[in-house]
Amino acid sequence: MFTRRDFFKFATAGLAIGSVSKAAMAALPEIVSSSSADTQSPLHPSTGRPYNPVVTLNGWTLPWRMNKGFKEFHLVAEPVVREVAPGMKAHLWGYNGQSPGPTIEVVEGDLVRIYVTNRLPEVTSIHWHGQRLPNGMDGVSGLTQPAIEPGKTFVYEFEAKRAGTFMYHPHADEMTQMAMGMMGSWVTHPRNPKFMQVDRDYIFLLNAYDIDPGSYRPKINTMLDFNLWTFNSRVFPGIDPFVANKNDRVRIRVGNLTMTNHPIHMHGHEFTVTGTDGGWVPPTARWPEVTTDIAVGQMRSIEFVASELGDWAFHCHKSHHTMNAMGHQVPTLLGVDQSDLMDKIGNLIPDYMAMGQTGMADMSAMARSMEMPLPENTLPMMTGEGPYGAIDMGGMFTTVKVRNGLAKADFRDPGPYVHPKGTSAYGVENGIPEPERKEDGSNETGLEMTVRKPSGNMSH
Ligand SMILES: [Cu+2]
Repeated sequence: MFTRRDFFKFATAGLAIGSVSKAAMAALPEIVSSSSADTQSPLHPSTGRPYNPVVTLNGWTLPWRMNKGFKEFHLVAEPVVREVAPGMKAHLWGYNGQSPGPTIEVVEGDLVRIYVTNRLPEVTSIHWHGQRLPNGMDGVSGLTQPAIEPGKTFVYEFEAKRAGTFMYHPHADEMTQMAMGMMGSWVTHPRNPKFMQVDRDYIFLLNAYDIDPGSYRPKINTMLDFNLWTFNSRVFPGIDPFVANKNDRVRIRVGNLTMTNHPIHMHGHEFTVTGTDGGWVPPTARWPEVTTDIAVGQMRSIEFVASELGDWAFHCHKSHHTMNAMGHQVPTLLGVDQSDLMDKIGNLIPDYMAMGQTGMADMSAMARSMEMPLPENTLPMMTGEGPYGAIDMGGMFTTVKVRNGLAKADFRDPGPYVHPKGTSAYGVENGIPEPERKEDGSNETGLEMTVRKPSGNMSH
């Protein structure tokens, strides 16, 4: 067994060694990489203490090895290609083949050793956001350690002191490296696996990119006007659903590494925030909500009982964040008759297309019918096909799918929900019963009101 003193001896040695030679690399934990943007099955612990693993949305958990009491991981900072959604690939920087990097899962009290190899063209470091650790392990280049030069490997060692939801990201040329997708999730599970146990435990990061239509690489100097608002570097319809069996207790952990806040809204259920940056929220301090705002740099865990069957929207409530590749310098053309304009501009620019006359939904229809050609590697602004037609959403949007009879380990998309007869909204046709009205047109409430006779086709 390692004593606390041994641990700090090792910690100091680790930092002193700093970089690792090629020969020493051979002794490092093998580099595990992923080329998939699919949600991977949870990684059940085969060594170390037991815990209930999380499921990373469109991501995976990094395997480890046990080495004389330390749980050892190996992260590699490197250029990656991330499929943002089918039809678009982004050239990002990430870890172990993906952006975000793999989730790291440990148990409260674990001694953790993380090797970080830099395969980027510039220096980097990793900050373990939210953790209690020795100052020299905090990963702030220049302040607590020298930056990790390209080709070098650094070692971080600390005890995972507090259970909760954390993130990791570089603290060297941060603006560039985070705009390029360098980040990952970290969960420290409670020592007692029964503590706050849930049936399904999901995790993802809020992130954002600015990738011009027709290009592959993010613009790194963008401050606010990002055009791809992502959950774990994916946009709708590329984001997998959160799947739950009816009456499962579900936890969703979210961290925000964008440059703005995101009011995350869930349909059909109330949830409570059970965890924040600093740990678990005492039960007496929780309140029910349907939207919770997640500020920049914050982590939140929400929990709910998935009691209502269906496909429930789960999204950021800033409507510009549920759009893809959106330009914001477009005038509002609602109600503007553009037919005359079309003829005039058509003489000058044959391919000109008027848009926005009745709203923006026609954009998604055009994109789907391929009437509007898109540049290569560019997603439609609003997309996604549901059982009833266009969903007109992109960006930070997915669904919570609640079903009966799902196996505990079944996280697959169960397909669209089939509404029981008589439980969905419907168009008005003939045969609507006339309401009773008095001679003067008022109803039983006695309130004065203007009564308009229905005219035209009310089902439109
Ligand atoms: Cu948002």
